[in-house]
Amino acid sequence: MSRGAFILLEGCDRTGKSTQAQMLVDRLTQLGHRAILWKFPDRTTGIGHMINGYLAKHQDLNDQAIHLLFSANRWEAVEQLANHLRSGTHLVVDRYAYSGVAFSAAKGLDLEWCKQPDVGLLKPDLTFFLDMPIQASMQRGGFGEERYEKEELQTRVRDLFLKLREPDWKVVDATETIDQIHEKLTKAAQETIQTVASRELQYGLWAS
Ligand code: Z5A
Ligand code: MG
Repeated sequence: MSRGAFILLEGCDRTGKSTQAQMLVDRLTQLGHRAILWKFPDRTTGIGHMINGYLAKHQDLNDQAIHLLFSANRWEAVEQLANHLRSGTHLVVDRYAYSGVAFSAAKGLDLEWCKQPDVGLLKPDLTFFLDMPIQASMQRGGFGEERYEKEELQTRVRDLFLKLREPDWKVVDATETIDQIHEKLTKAAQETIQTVASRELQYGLWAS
C-alpha cells in the first residue's frame, strides 16, 4: 500500500498558513485522496491547554519551559502522525519544529539548544515556507492579539526561519492571491505524493 505524504506549511504570522492548509486538505480530498489537517500547537491536549494559556497571556512560563512544552506537544502526536502516514493518509501540517526553534531563538535562547528536544521527530516530505515582508503581514486581520505578535520579534523570527531553511524547502511568495498560492501548493503536493508513495517513513529530524 502507498504511504501518505507529510506536507508542512511554515512561516511567520499571518502569512496564510492556516488558510492554505485547509484549502489543500479540501482539494486533495476532492481529488480522491485521504488527507487531514494537523495544527501545531495542538491546543486540544493537556499540554496544548498549557500552551494555549501561555499564548493567550493567562499564564506565564519561562522561555525554556514553554519551549519544551511545544516540543512535547509534537512528540505526543508522533505515533498518531506515523499511523496516518502508514495507512496512506496525507498529512497537511500547519507549523512544526521550525516554528518551535524560530520563536524560542528569537526570544534569545541558543539555537542549537532549541533544536535538541525535536531531534529525531518525523521529517516532512515537503515543506512550504510562506514568506512576505513583516510590515505587509501586519496589515492582515487579527495581528496583535497574542503574545508573539510584535513587529520586532516577528522580524527576528523570519531571519531565523531563513537560517533554518533546508535546501529542499519551497519558498512561496505569500503576497500573491490566495488562489495563486493554492494552485502552486496543490501542484507541488501532488508531485510529492507520487514520489514518496513507496518510500519508508522518514524519522530523524535534525539528527546527524
Ligand atoms: N509557536 C511557538 O512558539 N512554538 C512552536 O513550536 C509552535 C508555535 C508550533 C500560535 O501559532 C503561536 O505559537 C505562533 C507561533 C508559536 N506565534 N505567534 N504569533 P498559531 O499557528 O496558532 O497562530 P495563528 O493564530 O494560526 O496565526 P498565524 O499562523 O500566524 O496565521 P496564518 O495561519 O499564517 O494565517 P491565516 O490565518 O491563514 O491568515 C491570516 C489572515 O490573512 C486572514 O484574515 C486571511 O484571510 C488573510 N490571508 C491569508 N492569505 C492571504 C493572501 N494570500 N492574501 C491576502 N490575505 C490573506
Ligand atoms: Mg495559522
